[in-house]
Amino acid sequence: QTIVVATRNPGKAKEFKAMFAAADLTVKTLLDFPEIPEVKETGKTFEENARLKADSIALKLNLPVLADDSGLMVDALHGRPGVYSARFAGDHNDAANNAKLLYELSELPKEKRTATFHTTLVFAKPGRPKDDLVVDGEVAGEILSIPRGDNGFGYDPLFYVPSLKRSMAELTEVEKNKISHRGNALRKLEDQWQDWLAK
Ligand code: ITT
Repeated sequence: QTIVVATRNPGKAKEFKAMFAAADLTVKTLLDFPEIPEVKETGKTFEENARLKADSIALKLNLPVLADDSGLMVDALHGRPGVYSARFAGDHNDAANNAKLLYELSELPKEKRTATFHTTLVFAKPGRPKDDLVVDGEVAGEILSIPRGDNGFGYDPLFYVPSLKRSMAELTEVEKNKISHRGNALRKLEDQWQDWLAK
């Protein structure tokens, strides 16, 4: 059985492949289907955007598709950048996004730098949007003033995990998956997706 993870983000693609490694599945991503055009993320919520990606690409590829819409919600910024996390500084550019985040939080003391990573996952079958499986996951942390670590992707070097006393980018992939928003969401799918796929 083949499933497609509807992402072109290499960081996400790597994490999903690792998380499904034990399953008897072929896991492809949109990096394997360069002909599929970018889906415009016009939704106002993570769920709307994840549904847009999953439903439309499942129909195009005629395969089950898992989409992830995720982002960073910073309390001092009233939840921004949120669903706009990828385009916070304009075009999707992690370095520019991180620079903008540091700039917007400059001078803000540590205790006011709390933030949450969120992901919504939607698993869709071709032409059956009413059967979509939807789960979400979060992890709480603090935005650092200086980036730390080289692992992960996106905002990971600025996201400090107090319980582990390290930034997300200082965790190994296995350590990150154990506590991350994406790992937490996928664990909610764990005992459902096989029955759902077979139906
Ligand atoms: P796809 O739509 O192709 O999946 P994308 O990167 O555009 O890729 P999103 O629209 O969901 O995905 O945007 C997510 C944003 O949040 C993007 O800027 C990511 O870098 C960031 N992000 C999501 N998960 C993250 C994680 O685990 N660690 C660090 N940053 C993350």
